[in-house]
Amino acid sequence: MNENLFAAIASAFPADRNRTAIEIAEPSTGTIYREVTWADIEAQTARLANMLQSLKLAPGARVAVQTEKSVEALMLYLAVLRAGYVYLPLNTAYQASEIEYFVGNAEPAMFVCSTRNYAWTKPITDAAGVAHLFTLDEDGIGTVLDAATDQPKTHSIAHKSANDLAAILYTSGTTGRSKGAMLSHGNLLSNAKTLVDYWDWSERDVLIHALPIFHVHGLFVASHCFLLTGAKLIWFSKFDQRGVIAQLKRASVFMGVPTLYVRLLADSRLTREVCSRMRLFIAGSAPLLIETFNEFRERTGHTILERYGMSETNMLCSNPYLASQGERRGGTVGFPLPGVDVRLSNDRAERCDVDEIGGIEVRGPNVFSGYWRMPEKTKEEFTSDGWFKTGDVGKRDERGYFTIVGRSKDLIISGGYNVYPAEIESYINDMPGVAESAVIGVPHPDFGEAVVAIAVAKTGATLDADAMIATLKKGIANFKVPKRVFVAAELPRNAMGKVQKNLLRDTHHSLFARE
Ligand code: MLC
Ligand code: AMP
Repeated sequence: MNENLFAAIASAFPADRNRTAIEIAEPSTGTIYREVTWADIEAQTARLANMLQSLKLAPGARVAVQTEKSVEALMLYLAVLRAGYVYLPLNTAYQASEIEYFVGNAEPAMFVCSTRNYAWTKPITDAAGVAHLFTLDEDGIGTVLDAATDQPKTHSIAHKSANDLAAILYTSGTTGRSKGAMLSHGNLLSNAKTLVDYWDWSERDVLIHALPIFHVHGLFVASHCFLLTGAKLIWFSKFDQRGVIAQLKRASVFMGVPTLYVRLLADSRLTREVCSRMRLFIAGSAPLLIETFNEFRERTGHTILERYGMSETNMLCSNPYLASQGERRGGTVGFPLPGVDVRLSNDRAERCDVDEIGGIEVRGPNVFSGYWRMPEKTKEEFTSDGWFKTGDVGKRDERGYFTIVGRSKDLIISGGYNVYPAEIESYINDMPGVAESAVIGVPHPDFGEAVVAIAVAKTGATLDADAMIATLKKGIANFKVPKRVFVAAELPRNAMGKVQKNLLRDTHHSLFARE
């Protein structure tokens, strides 16, 4: 049996291939300007898969992609699965030094970039010996599609077993550089099938897709649920609450990080009436504030379903869809998904009691096999009995609902993107005149958490906070750049000499408080 994820997707294509699969909407107005049928998906993924195979890439070759969101980019992802290679999506905000690391670490055989980035990407891929560099832009035009134009529109799906690698997702490391989480066809398919069942997907669903497609949420959770049910997508190349609200009337499901819900609520056009055909609003990737949960219910009559996931594990927990399974409880991430084992362990590696706080650990067919070429890191992140340590800290109540209460990993989640303080501190510490720095996350009304840095000057040096921000913007992804930099005489330390970030967080807690 072919366990290629694309084989499962292809077998779920509706019988009527001329049906519309994707409606592409203009982000700010929601006006639909193009439609894509299931026949188009079949033909375009076949052409691209044939093109990829014509390049005679080695088995297991990585295809790295850093392009703006477009339906063609989604087709490229599907084609890589179809042809049996490994997909490696990269955040569009990454700049040269970040891309250089990913290319050096993953050694892709092929790289697809936007025309805008070609000039700086080419020297990087040349130096790393990447055999093929193509382009693809947000308008769906690029050399990667040109190369596929004359290819046949039929293709027999590459044979894969469930354990074969399908994708590598880079996640930032607590110390050092990013690690590539290796996800197999089986990891992705098992989780997608579970979500389709648990959230009761059907071909009648219409999903508003307004998330980026280089992370688990937009690429896997949203796209797979639609693809495995023959439902319909209303596709936004970027999130804009005005366009989304204009299309809510026609949709049944929406998925977003909490920032998207905050922005929807800030628009008075979000009403009960525009949500009347919706059946499900799903939130995840970062904590959803109880205020947002309550305000959304009051305004729209809908109770947001919060779920919890991560790159290494896909989705772990979800609040119930059906009332018969329980209520959706704000501030919780619900129950472990069917087939996924989740447990809590305390400092003594013992199982936690009800309401006792502990580290969240997971086991199941959804869990990745390890970090790309980092066996030691992989070993560190698993318990001796084979559970993956998420780095999140939580508790379970007597009814079985899980709540995430914090993180043991020093991680900031800003607008659904992860930022590791150690990485930003290392960039700041390398700046002229900087003796040391501390990077923290503080509450932010839009992004949930915002990145803030505190820097100490070397003796005799003076630091200009604005100039430091400007320099960082030139070098690293924009969402990682501190929104504010403070220059301090020293960092608070405890008796052990460790920086007391909790004190810094207290000091700057109200920095972005809503007026
Ligand atoms: C943009 N900016 C951010 C930011 N996004 N700053 C902090 N955090 C963010 N997330 C800043 C830019 O640096 C820029 O600043 C300014 O905002 C405008 O940039 P933009 O790109 O035009 O912003 P916008 O389109 O408004 O983007 C905001 C957003 C986006 C919330 C729509 O960040 C987003 O799509 N987030 C979703 C991320 C996501 O999908 N996560 C899922 C991970 S999967 P300046 O100063 O340069 O002007 C995962 C597992 C799981 O976690 O469980 O799902
Ligand atoms: P990533 O590594 O980008 O996949 O991010 C995964 C992390 O996002 C998890 O380890 C959690 O810390 C966080 N996360 C995901 N969903 C939720 C949620 N519903 N509530 C709180 N944190 C979440």
